[in-house]
Amino acid sequence: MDRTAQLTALRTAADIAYDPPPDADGPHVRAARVLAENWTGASTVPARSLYPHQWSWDSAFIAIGLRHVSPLRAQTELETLLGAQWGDGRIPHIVFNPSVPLDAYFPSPDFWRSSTAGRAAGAPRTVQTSGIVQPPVHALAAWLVHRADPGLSRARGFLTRVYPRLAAWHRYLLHRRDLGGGGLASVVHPWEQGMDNSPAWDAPLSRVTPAPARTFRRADLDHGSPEDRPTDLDYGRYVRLAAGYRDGGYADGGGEFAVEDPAFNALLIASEQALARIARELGATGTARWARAERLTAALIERTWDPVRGMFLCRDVRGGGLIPERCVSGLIPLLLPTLPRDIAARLVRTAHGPHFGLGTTTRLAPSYDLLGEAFDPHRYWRGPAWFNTGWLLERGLRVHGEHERAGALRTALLDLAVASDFAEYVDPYTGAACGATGFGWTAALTLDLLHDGAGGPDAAAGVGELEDVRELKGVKGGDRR
Ligand code: 9WN
Repeated sequence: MDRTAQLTALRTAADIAYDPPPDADGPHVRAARVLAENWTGASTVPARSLYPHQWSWDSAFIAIGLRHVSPLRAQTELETLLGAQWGDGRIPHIVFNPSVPLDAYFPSPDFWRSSTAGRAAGAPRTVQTSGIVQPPVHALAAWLVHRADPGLSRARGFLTRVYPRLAAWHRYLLHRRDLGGGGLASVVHPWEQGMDNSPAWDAPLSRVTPAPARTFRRADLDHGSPEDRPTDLDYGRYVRLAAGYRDGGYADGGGEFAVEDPAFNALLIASEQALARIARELGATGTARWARAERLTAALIERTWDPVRGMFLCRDVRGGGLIPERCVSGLIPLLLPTLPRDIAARLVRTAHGPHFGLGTTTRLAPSYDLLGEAFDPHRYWRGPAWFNTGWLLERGLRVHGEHERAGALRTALLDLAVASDFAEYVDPYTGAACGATGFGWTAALTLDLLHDGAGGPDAAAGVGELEDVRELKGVKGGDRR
């Protein structure tokens, strides 16, 4: 048996030993059990009934938690997703499981028709995928997964194999998706940003003629309560936009909807910083990537920072201008350790102020402004609190030295994740579970927080570490802004 096979065998054995006993009831074991139940053999579904395929940013968050249970499974999760990458570099938002019936999820592979409609864009022939993307959390996840077990990662050549794919992914976003011409990536569908029915999309979506309801059948309502899900009108518009993109061969640049979102771009920056670290691990300097991340950060501030509201906003590239809605995506850039101090301090104040109520009226930040007209505590991304955004904010507070606030948020995330049976999202006031339970990223990020202990000095390692920044900047006396 060669070295790789030995290591792999070893890890497989460790996985089995790690499998939670059926009667164990601690949060760690319960979270690991959710990930075991959602594991399909090569990847993890977000939720067995509502989302029975592999989703892009879910897999990245899931890998971040899974690395504590099984670094091998975490690597495999990302490798499976990257195996469905298109020739133009895009990572599809869904990789379909061919053994799941077509009517289990809408839109299904026969809607997207990736291998035919996406041929010119280099869609894979053997695996069916959607044709849109999701936030680029992947390089960050790959770096964190590597750090969980560098020996296994090196033995399997994990970073060597994923690096070119991640680089192509970022190239796609930076070159094909700079639709506003200001250096940031645009999303061309609300599903791409991942916060599907956020009130930020109401204005740009109002220009889209909805597809008639009789032309499609929503499978989500077989499993989820209609009050917790997007409306039929939203779906009509989602379908129209996706069908138009597909019918244009998934070529970029011509669509009706194009928005620069602060969370999507902040995650791209964090992932570009992770790619710099990966490049350095592989023997390069990483300085060009670090410099690109700095340019992106400057563009993010220039194009989406609103000093009056004290947070980042979405920019409507087709309608021209900032969208005046306070959404949690506008707080996510706090994740960046390189954010100027005054902006980070404002974001912390905004998160803890009346619009998000963190630590006062809410324990987890709502997805949308508590005082906004469109606020609804149960409807998906129009108010409920989600665990991935909570995790990103917790990291952000920690990297900016707000340890007490980060600690309170960490405790709230853990309490509510466990009490809600790892819900997809919760009412931000009551913590009542909404959507699916046994949700993949809720369980995975719970594991990640549990593994940080009480948030010691290494708690945000890999996300916010600054010790190597001077080298990555390629300067001798580099300093933090
Ligand atoms: C559409 C899988 C995904 C998440 C998204 C979330 C939801 C899908 C849906 O579920 O979107 O992609 O059917 O509503 O909004 O963030 O990735 O968990």
